[in-house]
Parts: sequence; structure tokens; C-alpha cells
Amino acid sequence: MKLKSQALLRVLFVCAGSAVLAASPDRVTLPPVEPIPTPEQRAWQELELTMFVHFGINTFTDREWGDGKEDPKLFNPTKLDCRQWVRAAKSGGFKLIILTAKHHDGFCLWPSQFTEHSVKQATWKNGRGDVVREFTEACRDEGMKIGLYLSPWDRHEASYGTEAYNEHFRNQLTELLTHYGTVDEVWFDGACGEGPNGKRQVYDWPSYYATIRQHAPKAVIAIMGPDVRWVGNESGVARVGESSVQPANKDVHGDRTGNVWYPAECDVSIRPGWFYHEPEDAKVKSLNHLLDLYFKSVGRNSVLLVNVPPNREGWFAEPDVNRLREFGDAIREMFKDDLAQHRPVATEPPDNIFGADFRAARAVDGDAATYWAATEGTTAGTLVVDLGEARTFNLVSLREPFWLGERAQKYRVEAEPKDQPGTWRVLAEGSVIGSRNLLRFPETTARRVRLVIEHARGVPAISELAVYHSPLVPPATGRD
Ligand code: FUL
Repeated sequence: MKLKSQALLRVLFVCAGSAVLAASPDRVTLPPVEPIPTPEQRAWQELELTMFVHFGINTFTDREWGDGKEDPKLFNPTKLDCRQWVRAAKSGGFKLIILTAKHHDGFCLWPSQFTEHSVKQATWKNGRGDVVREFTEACRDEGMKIGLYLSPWDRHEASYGTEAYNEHFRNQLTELLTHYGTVDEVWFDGACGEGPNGKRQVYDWPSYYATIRQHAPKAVIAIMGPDVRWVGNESGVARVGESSVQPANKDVHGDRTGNVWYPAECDVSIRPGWFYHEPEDAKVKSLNHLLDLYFKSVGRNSVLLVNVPPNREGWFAEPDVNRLREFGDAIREMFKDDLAQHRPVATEPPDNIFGADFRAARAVDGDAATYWAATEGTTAGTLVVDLGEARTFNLVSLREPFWLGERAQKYRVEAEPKDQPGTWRVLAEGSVIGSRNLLRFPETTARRVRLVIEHARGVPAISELAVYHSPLVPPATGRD
């Protein structure tokens, strides 16, 4: 009897399962609002925090731009420890590190077979060292994603300024992308100065991109590349309303016309310079400054790229290590308690949902992969969250399911103040949301908070509406 009922149950279970499966092809899906990111762009945007490591011959000559005439013997990081970099980056919450494999001086941190201007001629390890090897192994062991910077401008290479250099550059790219495992980002600077023979190079970008797509199909190509856009300054700040939807740029998008998905990256150094200079040990950016940049980059629908330069021993210096840990601790503390999570949430007008899979609760379920979407054909909508009792807060985080396109064009966040029930006070206003918007405002005490999307390109959709209270939120400086 027992066996029989178990068998019956199994039959019922299988039937139910197949009913769901059979139904799934017809499940309602939210149509994308073009353009949308590639899977690689989406994964990259979700990293939020990435790190730059400027390290090379300049570290030993105390310069920012080498001229390509440096003696490679000077390169001697006696205690190089890439694991120390990676662990410090992790403590700061960083998810990917980009190493300057070759800067404008042409000195290669790996033993390239295409030049002698490299670690092969260094005092370090009698010319048998390979920083790219040690770096990529440390990243892989610690679960850190990997980026490589290869400067197209090369002030050492004799072929620079001739067609032969394009092949030289592709050869170096191929070495980097085939000898060290998966690479997640390739970073190209736009600088194009003169080489040793006084000539400038005409870069063959399409052939560089083809080389990357062939050997590292999962890598995004940044700055002078079609996947990731330079935000336009080196101070780590995006514009209010920064959008990933941009007109195609013919330098990097070739024949593509109209709008393309081209998300912004905000680069900045933790110190005044990109390379290590001892006197700058005293000039590491303050915690408040870094947190402010976080709000002005990650909080403005962009990725933050913070440079931390190792010293001559091959270590991140103590002030930088301490600052990174403080930064990571502050971010973890700020976002540890979402007052809106799993709270009752309603739409205005009622039942303003795209279907059963897109209920308002999806915006407050703590899972950024699920989302509320409004009724088909609408371009406006409101979410009202009940915090259960009057709570004090000073920060709201919003996210859209941006992999289906940017939607909001104009929105505001409001609270029903404890002392004025029935009225709504505007806390913040915005336009584009995309991957994330962080809104900071003076401490407010209220039981209900609402997000009013006044206008969207297509059906409004929200994957996160989170509310926080933290004394660590840096005051908005108004300085961009
Ligand atoms: C600039 C370079 O010239 C700097 O040296 C640095 O590498 C920075 C990230 O990009 O254009």
C-alpha cells in the first residue's frame, strides 16, 4: 500500500512537472527595450568595483611616463607578492584587477618573445621572472577576475609608426591572451604619441579586436574598444543620469549606426599618480573621498575602476592596504540591513503588473535577478513600500533589470513623513536608473516610501528598491 501510494505520488509529481515544463515556452517574458548589453557587458557591469594596478619600469624610475630608454635592469621588485594585492583588493570588495602588462615605455612585465625590453633583461629573478604569470595565478587562486592593459603607444619598439607594428602588437596580444588562461577585460588607452623614430602609429583597431574575440571571446574591450566606454575624466565621477545607451562611435563601433549599449567606466587613482611614488604615501585618498566616488560612479549606473600602485618591493603600501579594508568594511556596513526587504509593497494603480511573475514583491525580495514590471503598454508606475513602522533612513538603492534595456527616464523617490501622514515629501529625483542608482539624502523618518516612475522607455521594471540607514553615507558634496 505504502509503495503504491509513493508510486502514485511520483506519477502525480512527474505530471505536474511536465505541465510546468509544457507551459514554460508560453511563459510571459518581458520584451527588451533595445539596445541591450551582451552577456559579457552585463557580467562586467554587475562587478561594480574593479581595480587598476599600474606597475612597471616607472615604479623604479619614479616617473609617470617612461620614454622607452630605461635600463630594464632597474626592474627589481625584491619581494613581489601578487597575492597580497589580490587579498587587499578583495578586502575592499573589488571583483576584477587590471594589470599594466605594458605601459607607454614598452617595458613588458612578461617575457615576450617579440621584444628584449622586458622582465627578461631585469635584475629580478635573473631575468627569469614573469609578473603576468604570478598575477594571473594569484587572481585565479583567489577567485578574482583578470584584466590586462596593453598600451598601444610604445615608445621603445623600433617598428612603431610602421605597418609592422600592428603585427607586433597583435603578437603581443596573442601571447597575453593564450598563455595565461581566461582574461575578462582588455584595456586600451587612446594615447598615440611618437615612437623612437619620431613617427606616430596608425593603429589597426579592427584587427586588434578580432585578435581578442578569437582568443578571449569572454573579454570586454574597454576605452578604445567597443564594449566599455571611458567616462571622460580620470577623477572617478560619472554624470548624474549617466546612460549606457549611446550613439555608436565610429572609431570603435565601425559601421554600426544608431544607439548601442556602451556602459561607462570611471577610472581614478587612489593616489595623485598612477605609478608608485613614495612621497604619495601621505596622499592616499580619504575614506570619505572614496565613498563619495562610489556614490558618483556605481551609484550613477557606472563601474568604478580604482588604481592602486605597488611599491618597489612589489607590495601595496600600508596606507593603501588599510584604506582598501576600511572602504570594503564601510560598503559592507552601509548595505547590511535593507529596511524594505520582504516588506509589503503595492503598485499604483493597483495590480499594475505585467503578469504573475512580475509582482511588486520581486523588487524587494533581495534578489537583483528578479523584478517587478508594470502592465503591458504602460510607461509609468509607482511602487509603495510599507516599512512596518516609522523607520529612519538616508539612502535608497534602485536597480533595473538592465540586461533588458534601460527604461526609466524620469522618476522620484518620496516618503510619507511621520509628522505629516498623508503627504509625500520628495527625497530624490532622477532620470536613468540602469544597473544602479544610489540616492542619499538627509535622515528621514517615515513608514512608507514610494518610487514614482513618471516616464519610461517601454514598460517600467525594477529589480531592487532598497532602503538603508547608515552614518557612513558620505554627505553629498555637490562637487562633481
Ligand atoms: C592614461 C595614461 O597615459 C596614464 O599613464 C594611465 O595609464 C591612465 C590610466 O591612462 O591615459
